[in-house]
Amino acid sequence: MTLPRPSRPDGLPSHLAQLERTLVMGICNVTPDSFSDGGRYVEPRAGVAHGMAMIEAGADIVDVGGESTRPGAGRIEAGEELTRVLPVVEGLARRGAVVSIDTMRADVARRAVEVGAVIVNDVSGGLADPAMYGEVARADAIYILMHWRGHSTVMDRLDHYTDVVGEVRSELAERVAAARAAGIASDRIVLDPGLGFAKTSARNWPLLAQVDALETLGYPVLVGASRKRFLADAIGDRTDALDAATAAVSALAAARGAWAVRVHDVALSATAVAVAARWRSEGGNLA
Ligand code: PMM
Repeated sequence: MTLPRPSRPDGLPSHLAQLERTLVMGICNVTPDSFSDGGRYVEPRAGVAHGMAMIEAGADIVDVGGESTRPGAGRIEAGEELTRVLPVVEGLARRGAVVSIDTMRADVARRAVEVGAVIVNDVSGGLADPAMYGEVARADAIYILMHWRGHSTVMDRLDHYTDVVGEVRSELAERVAAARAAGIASDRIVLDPGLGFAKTSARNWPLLAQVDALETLGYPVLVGASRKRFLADAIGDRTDALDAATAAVSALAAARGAWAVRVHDVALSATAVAVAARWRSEGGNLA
């Protein structure tokens, strides 16, 4: 028995829409201060080269972000964010890459879509900028709506849950209702549990282990675990093994039918996803 293909949003280019497997989204942070790759790709040319290298390595989508969301990070000006991301989005799109823009700002999302992004990845789920839903609806972009409770400067204080899976699920459902009411089509929405955002280390594991609880909301799910603190904690802080740990999560998420995984090391996760796809083709799941 072959398991059903992971559910997916509409509006993807046909070469991705046809795929049966979980997609791999490669992370392209054009920031001086991101969690694990800050400062490496700030120059537009370096950002584009990094994005294209990830496509070569098996990325289906490149996620370009200009504002760090590591715990404690402050905001940057919108103009600075635009200067960082637009040339990279444009350069990648011109070279045929499928580009996602990682931003909380409606204006940045709009300008990125104008130069070729097809996905808006909003870690705030629409909470940071009241204009975001309207902009995404107008652009008819795919919208990744992540669970979020507050900006990076305060998020560690917002980790209060009695039932983390139930609360994340219901807060996402509220955001989806607001996004739909603002005109975003249901077939454009992807949900994300927001691993590490207002969630101290141990909170993330039930969300990962019960990712199907989010899938019951009826939308595709993206998992973003790459190199995060909770993974380091689970493997005894061996930073040299963080990409292997990430790939293990990619395999598990793919076996569970996640739509996409967002990762730094694309080659490892592309391999993990390929193995999980073969597993699923024999009816293997992890229920
Ligand atoms: N995590 C980071 C940034 N953007 N976007 C989504 N959709 N999901 C995530 O988990 C997520 C994200 C954290 O920063 P990083 O770019 O250093 O991984």
